Amino acid sequence: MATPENSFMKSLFYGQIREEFVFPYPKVKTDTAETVNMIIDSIDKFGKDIVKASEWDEAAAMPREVIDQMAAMGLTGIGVPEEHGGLGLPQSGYARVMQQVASLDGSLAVTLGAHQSIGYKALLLFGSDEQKKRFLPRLASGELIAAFCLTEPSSGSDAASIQTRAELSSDGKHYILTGNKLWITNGEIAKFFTVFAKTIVVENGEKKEKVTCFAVEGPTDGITFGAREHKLGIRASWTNAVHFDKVKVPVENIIGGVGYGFKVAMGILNHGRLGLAAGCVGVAKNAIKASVEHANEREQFKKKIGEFGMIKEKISRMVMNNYVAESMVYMTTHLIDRGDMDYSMESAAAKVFCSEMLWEAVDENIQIWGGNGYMKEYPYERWLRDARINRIFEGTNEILRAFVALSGMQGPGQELAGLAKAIQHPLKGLGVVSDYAVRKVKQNVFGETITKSHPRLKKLAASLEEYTVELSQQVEVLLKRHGKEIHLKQFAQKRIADIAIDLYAMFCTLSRVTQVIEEKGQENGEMEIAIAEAFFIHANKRIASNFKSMDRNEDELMKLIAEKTYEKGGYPFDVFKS
Ligand code: MYA
Repeated sequence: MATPENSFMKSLFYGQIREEFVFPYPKVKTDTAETVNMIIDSIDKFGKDIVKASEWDEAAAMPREVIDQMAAMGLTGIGVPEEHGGLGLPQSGYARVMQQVASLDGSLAVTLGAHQSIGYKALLLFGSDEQKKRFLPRLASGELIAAFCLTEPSSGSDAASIQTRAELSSDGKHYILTGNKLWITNGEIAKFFTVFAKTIVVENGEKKEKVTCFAVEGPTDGITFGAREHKLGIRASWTNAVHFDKVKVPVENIIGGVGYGFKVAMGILNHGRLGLAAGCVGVAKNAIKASVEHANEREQFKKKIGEFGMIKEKISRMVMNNYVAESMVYMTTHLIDRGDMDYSMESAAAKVFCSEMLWEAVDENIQIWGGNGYMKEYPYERWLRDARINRIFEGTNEILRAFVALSGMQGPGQELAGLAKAIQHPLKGLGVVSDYAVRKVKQNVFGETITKSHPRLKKLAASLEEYTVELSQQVEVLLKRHGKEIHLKQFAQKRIADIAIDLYAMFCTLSRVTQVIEEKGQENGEMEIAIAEAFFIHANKRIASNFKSMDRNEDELMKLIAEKTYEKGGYPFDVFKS
């Protein structure tokens, strides 16, 4: 059964709709909105006066003082509590600020995001009072710039496989840290490193290697940096390898406890992924504005190109998907702000949806601008290059899809395994069997109902009710068919993840548009209602197709093609060679 601790998305995998989790759509507190709007105004002014995105991109560098200027505006301590010298904004306010910074420049957003979305987030989430007092004021003021050191040459998606090691010194006062971290944003400018390393822990008398998180203050003996990396996009941000060679780290600098580093890393990334998702919304808004400007100005065949259906279709799709993306971001940040314990799937879903939404938006913007869009004279090709990384960093969209599917199926999988055992021991298992059977029958006959959406959106709610039940049924089929092997079935994982991400996106949109109708009335919410209806049509088609392809698909053929291609070392055909 979905337990009270289960998150909204986890419950969907049981066929349960916990509508109290996502209704009503969160409202920003007036005082937070006022503060955030003031900050946004100052960011826009900073953008006009200081930011030279195209120049920085060309030079693959921004002046170091830009960070000091952002620090002077308080932007290096957005989420740090006021008592430690920060602005003390909640996660939703933080996301809105990151959205605005990203709209100025990708490199700037990544520099600031790496500093606080992930760089010193471990302190905020898991740091002791002493650690917070020692580091946060200097991090919030920008005196210390932070970097997040997880990735290594042989450890990217498989975060648990890191090779960096930390050994306790003989006097028990320090750890000696050695290892190489790769592609570290802010590397060479950072003075505070959140470093993940393997340490020995003893569990039940047995020695094991487990990940531990360390706060490392630099500069200090043993820390060196690789040359600055040249990149496709976000070129003005600092990216370096960071090498740790027998660096002495006091035991007081362990964050979250010895052996708990993996949980710390994941907890940080659950926040970081939302900062990234919010940034995507900010850039997509720019792309929409630029596209609209061109659609209204450019004439071809004696008409503004915006009058043509194919341009309208592009612009409406960009607006629709950005609205949905924004709805997901601010729903999920609200889950954090109200103190939910688990939002890992929701955050991963928002990261995947928003980064793909942005990629499509910057690509379509170039298409609308035609030849001009491709020219360096305009910022649009840079937006495209800058946007590309979002589908890769903070967890590739592939690994996050696998995470969404497997995390969602974990609970039902355990329940089914328990049920199978109970059936083998019928006397012990009677209660379990009947509970399970009753729930299934109820679910199949009655489904789950949504009571909190606006009656005008009844049809939309009905499709969600239907697909939620179907998701849980499909999950059960897959688990019975594959058991633990489901971990290896990535074609199926992708379909399940895409369905779950679409469902979450739809719930967030349904909730937001319900609120719009309740507050503004149907006439004034005409555009939002159209967005919701259009998005549901798009998403329903995708979901239906994903369900259908679960059993009838070309997976075996695709595997064969891939395997043959590996064998041949690439594309093996040439019409001019027999
Ligand atoms: S930083 C580098 C980013 N790297 C990654 O994101 C690594 C991706 N890999 C993973 O996330 C993990 O290794 C995976 C786990 C998921 C693959 N929350 O057996 P497991 C629990 C809570 O599945 P593995 C960068 O790019 C799980 O339930 N818990 O583990 C920065 C289980 O718990 P239990 C989680 O198979 C760039 C346990 O962990 C989570 O090894 C700079 C083990 O799980 C989770 N999420 O693989 C960015 N995941 O044992 C700056 C797992 O209790 C950006 N668990 O069952 C700034 C923004 C700029 C905006 C710009 C806009 C234009």
